[in-house]
Amino acid sequence: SKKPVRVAVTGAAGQIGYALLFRIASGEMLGKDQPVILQLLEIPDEKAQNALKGVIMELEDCAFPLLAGIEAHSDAESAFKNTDYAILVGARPRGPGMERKDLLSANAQIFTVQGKALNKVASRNVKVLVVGNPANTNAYIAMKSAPDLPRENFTAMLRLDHNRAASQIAAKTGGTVGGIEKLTVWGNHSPTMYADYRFATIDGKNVKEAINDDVWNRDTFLPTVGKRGAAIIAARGLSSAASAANAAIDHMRDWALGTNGKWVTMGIPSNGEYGIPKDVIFGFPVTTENGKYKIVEGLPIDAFSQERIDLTLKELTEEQDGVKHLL
Ligand code: NAX
Repeated sequence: SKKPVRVAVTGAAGQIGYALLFRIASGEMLGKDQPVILQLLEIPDEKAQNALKGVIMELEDCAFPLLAGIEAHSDAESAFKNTDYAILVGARPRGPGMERKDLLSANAQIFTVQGKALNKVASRNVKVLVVGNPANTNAYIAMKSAPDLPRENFTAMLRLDHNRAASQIAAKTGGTVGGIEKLTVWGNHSPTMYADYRFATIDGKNVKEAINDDVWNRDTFLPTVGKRGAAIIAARGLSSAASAANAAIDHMRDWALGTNGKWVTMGIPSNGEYGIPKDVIFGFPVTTENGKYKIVEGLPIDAFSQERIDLTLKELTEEQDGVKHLL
């Protein structure tokens, strides 16, 4: 049998954590033959640590055969020790009266500390996924704070946007969501993201031709995908949690186990592809193999797409400029 791998999860007692940990422990992320050790991080606050204890009791009570160990931590350096995977979910939510720059700097602090801790103690091959918002910029901060780790180990979650787009396309065309290929989402995990179905097929048919409605694309599809998070808050009174956890599972599983040539979307540091400046953490179409992702290159970018890509890049550049002095 395989040797256990270490999976660190931050914000482990939060809502996404509650929807995520049980699936990791049951083998849905890394495979039904891969034992895992969970290294869970929460803030030192007594309430959070107690909540984490409760989650751990429930994990124990599932008696998952693949769960080879569970650790509770209140400090990043102990939580990330030798970890092979790190899912950074915990972040500072925007409080009442908090300005965007306050939010950025509160998170910059968290992700500087966590990036440094990863740099110091994590496996040199650690795969990092940032879920906590602003996810792309938080991933950028963690990457910049971990100069001894390969840059490509730092990624941000665009997969929820990707999955949301897939579901809208399946509903519109009457096709099956599992039959969608070559869909991607460019840019920031924010309402400026650009979900692009120009290359996509559904059940073998070309999606753009099947829909054949650029007004629907611009005025219905893109706003629906972009504002889906807000729609869920309005309906549920709480932000997306199960679908976010599911996207995190999808992202890590595909990165670790490969996509067999299928495209998926990951937020990854640019090397200048498609004119995106180096190091910007941007949603790109990728394929994965042997634990590595590769950008799908050479796609034609038409005027509408360029405009959308420029817009989401501008937002990301402004976020980065807002935290540069803190790095
Ligand atoms: P919750 O508030 O339920 O849970 C967050 C948990 O993180 C809390 O238990 C908190 O104590 C903990 N935490 C805060 N700072 C921490 C730190 N420095 N170290 C360790 N733990 C820390 O939020 P939840 O609904 O789980 O959402 C978590 C994050 O995901 C938020 O930032 C949210 O905006 C973001 N999301 C990102 C998505 C994406 O697609 N990238 C979609 C879903 C979600 O909105």
